[in-house]
Amino acid sequence: MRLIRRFEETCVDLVKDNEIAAVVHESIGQEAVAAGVTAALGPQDYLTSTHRGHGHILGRGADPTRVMAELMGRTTGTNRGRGGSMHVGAPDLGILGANGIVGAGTPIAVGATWAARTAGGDAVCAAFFGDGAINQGVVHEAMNLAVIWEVPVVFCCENNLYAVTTPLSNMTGAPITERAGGVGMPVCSVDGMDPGAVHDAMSESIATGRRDGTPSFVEFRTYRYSGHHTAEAATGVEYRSETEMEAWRQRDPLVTWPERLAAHGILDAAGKEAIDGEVEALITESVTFARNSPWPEPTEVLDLAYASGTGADFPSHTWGGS
Ligand SMILES: Cc1ncc(C[n+]2csc(CCOP(=O)(O)OP(=O)(O)O)c2C)c(N)n1
Repeated sequence: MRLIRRFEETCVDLVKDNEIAAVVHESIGQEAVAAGVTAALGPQDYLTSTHRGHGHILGRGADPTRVMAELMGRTTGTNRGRGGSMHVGAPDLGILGANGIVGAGTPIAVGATWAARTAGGDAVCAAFFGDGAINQGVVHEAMNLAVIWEVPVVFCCENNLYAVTTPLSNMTGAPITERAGGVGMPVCSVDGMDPGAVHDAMSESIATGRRDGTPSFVEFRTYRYSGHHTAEAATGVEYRSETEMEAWRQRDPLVTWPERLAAHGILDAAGKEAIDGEVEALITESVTFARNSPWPEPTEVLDLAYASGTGADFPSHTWGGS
């Protein structure tokens, strides 16, 4: 959680200084979901992410130096600087891509997990999306197919109460879990500010999915302290009250979780300081690595845009006759 928080705070500074040449969608406040979910996944499992995905990707174990280089557009980035903040992918880690299209990770999750299971594996996939995405048809199609094809995707809905500036209550008539339950899968709703609760719910969903092929839906009740993205303040739009924001800040997992660990004798002040120090060093290393990495050459702009079809493991195109 500490790494995700500091990574994103650093991104915000880099956007201000124009070293990241785009807006980024921070997940500051939502770290407990990313940490709890990804800690429950096994090495064989997959993950699909969203436009607010740095936490998911870092939690899954992507190298922060390479993710930072990606956000800064360098060739050493996870996607050689072509993807940026919203399109980080790392198939070797089971990360099937962050995605700028709301809800679009869910059919990818179903297809990839179906393929892996058909090939005899026992992979499960965590498919992240926000509360706004529950109104995307493709999410419901993906959930329905997962049920009837017995594909164990855990549909991970990060309910942070807003889609850009629209409150959930203005766009969704029934509780999110009821809508998901309508397709016939187990649903639950957990406190997304509590990494322990997130991890427990996720572990149970994963275990059931791995064993029985059952998909499930978990709503994580959470909050973003930041705006929708780094340019929100410039719009001057206000849609959340100070009282509401302050109430959620009081539940900051970066404060409450270390306190809880301390109360249980698991983490003392020195231990916390050591973790914070390690994170700071890693962040500094990441920014230095990215700054010192080369930019892609303009002549390479179309490289990687199309599959060549010449790889030994690439099936030949026999359909269509040529
Ligand atoms: C298909 C599609 N429609 C609209 C958008 C524009 N858009 C980007 S983020 C967003 C809100 C998403 O809200 P939610 O799913 O709750 O995720 P959150 O931003 O809260 O994490 C919208 C409407 C988009 N990227 N893709």
